[in-house]
Amino acid sequence: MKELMQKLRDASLQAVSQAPSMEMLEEMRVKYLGKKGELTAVLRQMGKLSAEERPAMGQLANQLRGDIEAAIELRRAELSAALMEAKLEAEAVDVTMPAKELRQGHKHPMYNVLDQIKDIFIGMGFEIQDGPEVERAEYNFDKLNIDEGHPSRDWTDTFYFTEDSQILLRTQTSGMQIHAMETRELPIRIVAPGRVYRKDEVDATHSPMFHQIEGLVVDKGVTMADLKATLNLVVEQLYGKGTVTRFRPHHFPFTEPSCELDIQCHKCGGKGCPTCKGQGWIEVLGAGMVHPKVLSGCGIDPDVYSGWAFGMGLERLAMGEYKITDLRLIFENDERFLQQF
Ligand code: 2NL
Repeated sequence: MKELMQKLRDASLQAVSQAPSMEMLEEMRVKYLGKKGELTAVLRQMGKLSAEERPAMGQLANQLRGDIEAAIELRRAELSAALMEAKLEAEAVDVTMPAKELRQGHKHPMYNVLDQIKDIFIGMGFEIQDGPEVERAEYNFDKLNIDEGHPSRDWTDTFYFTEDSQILLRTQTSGMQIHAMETRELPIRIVAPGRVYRKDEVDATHSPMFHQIEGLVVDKGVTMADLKATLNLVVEQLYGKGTVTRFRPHHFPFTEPSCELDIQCHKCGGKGCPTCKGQGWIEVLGAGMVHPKVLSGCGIDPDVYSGWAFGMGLERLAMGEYKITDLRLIFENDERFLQQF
């Protein structure tokens, strides 16, 4: 039995120390130390021994088990170190390889124009007003003196969420200014830019979603002279010093009196050319003195306070500035178009 144990010692320690993989090492552990393993088989034969021989044999067997276990642990450590080494080698990064190209985007051309206008107004002490794109008809129409029955309130012109025509996608940015008059302290000097929505078919000059910026001033003693002087200053900063303007009478429900501002065509100097479609003038924005009904509807006494407001479309401005001839290009976001700016 002693020889049997010696043979098992030699064979097992040799095999374990040369196990080629973790899987093989585990197989060997089962083969030598498992319930049906070779050491167990030897121990089963202890019964045949005399009572004097048994303790010594038992001690030898225990020692052998300990030695095999230690050899397995040693080999396991060696194999795992080798595995880690191989993994590190496989995943090594060659820091001398050229980097992947990083493609950096830039601001959309229309937002260049928006930021330019915002800067001009901020420079004159205006604040930026934000507000919801989903609005109540009360704020989009009623409080702007646009009564029920007005064509712009029709289901064919406005996106409504509810059958009762009370909740809608704003058709103009004016609602934000109503909120401002109801909540801000006077005097007010704000510009309110944002998306607006109308049920228009898409073509070269129409889109169901577009952008506007509106401005509002409310204070004591504000007159049409303030409107004209301020907007003339804005136009000079947008189109250059010496740009000629004209204020043409117009009608809006929310202002009285109302006007539209044209600039003399900078291309032909007013003679008429393709840029101004032969008119000599280019329409830039609409404006007017805030209607007394609109002021009082917001809790502002029109006998004490007055105000002026304007509104302009941002797409048209960007199209003029960058000589873009089709509105759809602004929204399609084709990289070949955007990369030009
Ligand atoms: C245009 C003309 C305009 C306003 C917008 C306004 C807002 C309030 C009160 C009075 Cl809360 N007016 N906004 C005034 C005149 C013209 O827009 O052609 N927009 C594209």
